[in-house]
Amino acid sequence: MSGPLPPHSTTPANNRYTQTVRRLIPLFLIALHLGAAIDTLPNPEFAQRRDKLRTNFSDAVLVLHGAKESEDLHYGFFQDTNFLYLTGWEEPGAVLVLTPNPDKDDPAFAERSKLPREILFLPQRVPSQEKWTGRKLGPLDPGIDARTGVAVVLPAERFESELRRLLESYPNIRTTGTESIAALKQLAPGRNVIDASLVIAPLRMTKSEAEIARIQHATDASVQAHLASWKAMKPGQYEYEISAVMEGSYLKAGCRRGAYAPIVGSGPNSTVLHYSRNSRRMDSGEVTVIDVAAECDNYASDITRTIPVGGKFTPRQREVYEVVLGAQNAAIAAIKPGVTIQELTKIARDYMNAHGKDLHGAPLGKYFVHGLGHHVGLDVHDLSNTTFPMKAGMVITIEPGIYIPEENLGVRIEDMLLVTTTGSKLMSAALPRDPDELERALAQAK
Ligand SMILES: [Mn+2]
Repeated sequence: MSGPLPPHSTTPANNRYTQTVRRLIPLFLIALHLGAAIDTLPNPEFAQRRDKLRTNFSDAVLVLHGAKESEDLHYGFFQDTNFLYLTGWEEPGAVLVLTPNPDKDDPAFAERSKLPREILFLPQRVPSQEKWTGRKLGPLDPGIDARTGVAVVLPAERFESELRRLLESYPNIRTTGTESIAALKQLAPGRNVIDASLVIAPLRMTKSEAEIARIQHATDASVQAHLASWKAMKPGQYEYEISAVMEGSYLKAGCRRGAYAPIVGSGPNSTVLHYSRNSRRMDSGEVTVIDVAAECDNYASDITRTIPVGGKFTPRQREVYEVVLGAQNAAIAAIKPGVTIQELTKIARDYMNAHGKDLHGAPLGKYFVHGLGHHVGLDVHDLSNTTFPMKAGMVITIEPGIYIPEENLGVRIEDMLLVTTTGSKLMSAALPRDPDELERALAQAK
């Protein structure tokens, strides 16, 4: 939560009492919202992101629609992650408009430099609706500029007229999402509507210190959840019991939700990549793939372990496990600035092809049927351009897997890696990967 900025108001009111009350209003608004257990970043970090983004495009007005509040009860409200990245704003129905920093050599400089660089449009409050979904912040609430940290805050109904005014000075529109693209094409026929994620992705891929701390927190909570599941794991249990223990663990730790639907797949289900029914009874002699992680303070983690239900791997399970672990270690050792995920994938697959065989004597690389890793941040599969080479501050997973349906045997090991200037840091190091260590930890957990 950010500290209050001085109110923008300049109306003459020189008595001390009025000034004090004015200063306290933003504090009061903040207090109203402290009920949420989310640790948000300070407003200046969002302002810096918008500043950086403004240097990534020149001839367009950028429009981002925040998520709307849904009528159904299946999900809570979750902000669109590009919107969250650029504003930190967690209320429904908002629209953000950015214009590029005017260039002095631009013939339209004089005209463009007079326009606002950023506007946040907020829906007016609807008291009858607030009875159902709670108090909102409206565009006319006192202290709203300081609360949002955006230079200009206007009521949502002014969006169309303001956009028309800005489009007199810029030819194109940038936005994200098929719905927004369609709506803006209708609103501004004849204008080019360009995908804004191309200019947002390069920003989101490199994490700030504050973001790395939040991803580490989500990772720590997820490691604790995995350790809790090891304690609960025993033959005869159902997959959903393991998933329940893990969800309970990270929710109790203050995390708001899972970063994705929990995957607990035993026996034949261990070979199903995104298995999420979690309804099977687990037996001794099988392995279970546990791909579960938390989202805490809006940031995700992503961790997978494959463990023997009865506490000990069979020789064949261990053989395949060691090939996957070797492939993971080879890829991790190769992480450094400049390398691409494609190059790391080849290293992992080459390792699999050089170690171990299937029941017919064929190499194992063909059983690795998904990508080796992805960026993680506000989303578990974070917005990225995967052809970009690694840079210090990026956070990725390395998750090789071998899935052999014929043997009812799937093994995936997935860890969180922070790219550093010299290599990488294993953010999920606290959760054992080595098969001996893992069996020991399982035995101790009982
Ligand atoms: Mn993953």
